[in-house]
Amino acid sequence: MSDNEEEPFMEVHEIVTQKLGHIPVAKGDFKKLPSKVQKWVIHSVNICQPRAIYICDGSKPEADEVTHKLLERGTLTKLTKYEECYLCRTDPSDVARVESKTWITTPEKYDTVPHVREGVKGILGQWMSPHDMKKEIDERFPGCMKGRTMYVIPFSMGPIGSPLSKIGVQLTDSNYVLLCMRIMTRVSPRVFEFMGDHDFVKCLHSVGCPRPVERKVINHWPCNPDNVIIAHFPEERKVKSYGSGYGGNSLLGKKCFALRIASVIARDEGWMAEHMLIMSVTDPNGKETFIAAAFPSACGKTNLAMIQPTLPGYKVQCVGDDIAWMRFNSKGQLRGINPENGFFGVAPGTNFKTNPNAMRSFQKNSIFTNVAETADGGYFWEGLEDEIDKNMSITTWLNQEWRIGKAGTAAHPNARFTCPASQCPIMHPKWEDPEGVPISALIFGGRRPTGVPLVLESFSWEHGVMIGACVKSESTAAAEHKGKKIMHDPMAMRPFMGYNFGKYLDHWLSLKKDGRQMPKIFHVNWFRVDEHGKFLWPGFGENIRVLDWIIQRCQGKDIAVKSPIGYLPKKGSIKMEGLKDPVNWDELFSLPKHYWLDDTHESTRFLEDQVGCDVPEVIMKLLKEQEESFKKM
Ligand code: OXD
Ligand code: MN
Repeated sequence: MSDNEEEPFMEVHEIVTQKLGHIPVAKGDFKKLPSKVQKWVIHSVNICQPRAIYICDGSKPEADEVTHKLLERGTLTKLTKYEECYLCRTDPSDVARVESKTWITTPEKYDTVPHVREGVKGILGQWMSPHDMKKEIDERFPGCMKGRTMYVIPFSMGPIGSPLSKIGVQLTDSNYVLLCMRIMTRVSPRVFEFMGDHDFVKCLHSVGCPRPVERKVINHWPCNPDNVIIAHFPEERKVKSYGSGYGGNSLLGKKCFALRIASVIARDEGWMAEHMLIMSVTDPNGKETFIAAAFPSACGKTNLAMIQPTLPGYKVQCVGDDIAWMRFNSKGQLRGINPENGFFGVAPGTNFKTNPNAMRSFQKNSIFTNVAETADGGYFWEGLEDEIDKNMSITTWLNQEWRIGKAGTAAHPNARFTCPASQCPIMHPKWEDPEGVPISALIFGGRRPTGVPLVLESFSWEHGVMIGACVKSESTAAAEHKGKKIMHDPMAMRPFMGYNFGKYLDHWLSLKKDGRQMPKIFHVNWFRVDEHGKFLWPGFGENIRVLDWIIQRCQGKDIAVKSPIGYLPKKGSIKMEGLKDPVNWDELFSLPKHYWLDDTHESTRFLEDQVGCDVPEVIMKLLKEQEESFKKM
């Protein structure tokens, strides 16, 4: 079928004549939707003017029907080497989250962004006024679904019915998005049973390509890259996304809802929505500790969430790899859930050495986007060279013939696997516990080639918040071709903040209350290098040694010494036996005075520039104290 042809209806079960005018309901019973959902669907139908609506139930037959359609159309290709796995190649101009086109709209600007220093461009969120945003929305959404089906997707973030979960409904004209939402969230009409008087988050998504199409559709992937907008309305608990079908731009349960909108809900309701994995470590004595950890993108968060520990007798189990919702219960214990239902992981770099548990998670029922395909019906990406036949003929994500060793890359660097979390062999039996799991430690981390030790523990909750506010990480400034540079990513939330970052720090500080067992806060850095650029720490499965030190600290062991930046491990208190290469402890934990004086200055300046008068006083005070203690060294 050409991309200009109107889609034939699926079997039409019912025509709702009264409220939806002439719009047929291709599947589902409109009357069974709660009335507030009905109202919003009608409103959106009137604006977007789809050809039909399709009310999703999240079932397997539904997924099969949609998959079949996408295979026929050519959007998906079956990867015959596995069970029910599919490859999707997008339009090459729609391949990643578009931060520059991501906005938050609130009547008051400083509810969304902090007061930046005059002349400084703020990097902690982008605000647009309701007036300007209305214009942007009105230019895009009217008629945007013409000739397409609007899928109505009811979903839960978190186990259905858990007091920690929240409900959303996504309306989308992309059936690829429906298939991915089914993996990444819990799609089911059962969510309505738990909605009651509660709000639901309204997620409207369109690829922005009404039929007849005005822009040539490439790879059967309709999109509208020139007009992308991802708009958040936190006060109305609403997201409107237009023009992109990719990842965080279109799977609105993830970054848009579970981080940006949820961080605002969390502030209002007294809990936390964070860019954190959740995992548990059980030591050889059988004692289990749950940890949540925040890392900027490209630091190996998914790898850590699923590590295979190298130390004998330790067991790691995964609760989530990207987002944590955490709330203190009535006993003062912090309980966390993973609001997601699947993993949307970066494929390049993932292999049986770096992350065997992820590899085992996507051998069936998974969707691979912008990876390459091997002649024998398998996936391929950079990092899998040692796991396939070297002479295998490969078709790249751009549909070109390729072989290992040839110039260029096979997969897009942001190629992704989307797979059900339940397929991960080390998923924790309690990963869907409605009460969540008890969190004892929070970890921040970044990719820090110099100066920053392998691990440290904060002096206090407030000091931990300061450490989180100063998170930085090395990333590639690919667009500017300047190579690698260290960028600030406070709390690993820079692209995902839903409100004024200074107020967010206030919120963190306000969580400490009498009677609450505050988790300990740590900072880790697996990426320190020596003068020759060689990593000082082996990383991957060996990181269990650092987690072991952390859990021992949570158990109150006296194995730390005070330093100007926090408690460091006492020499020899991290287990090193069995490491392939000896580790240079002194170098790994050294705190070069000049490096730290510069770094403390730079962080202070960053907060003054970017958060200005919104930075809580205690954070600046702690930075000042850090500077003073280095000066005394
Ligand atoms: C992600 C990200 O995709 O953090 O999870 O960018
Ligand atoms: Mn992430």
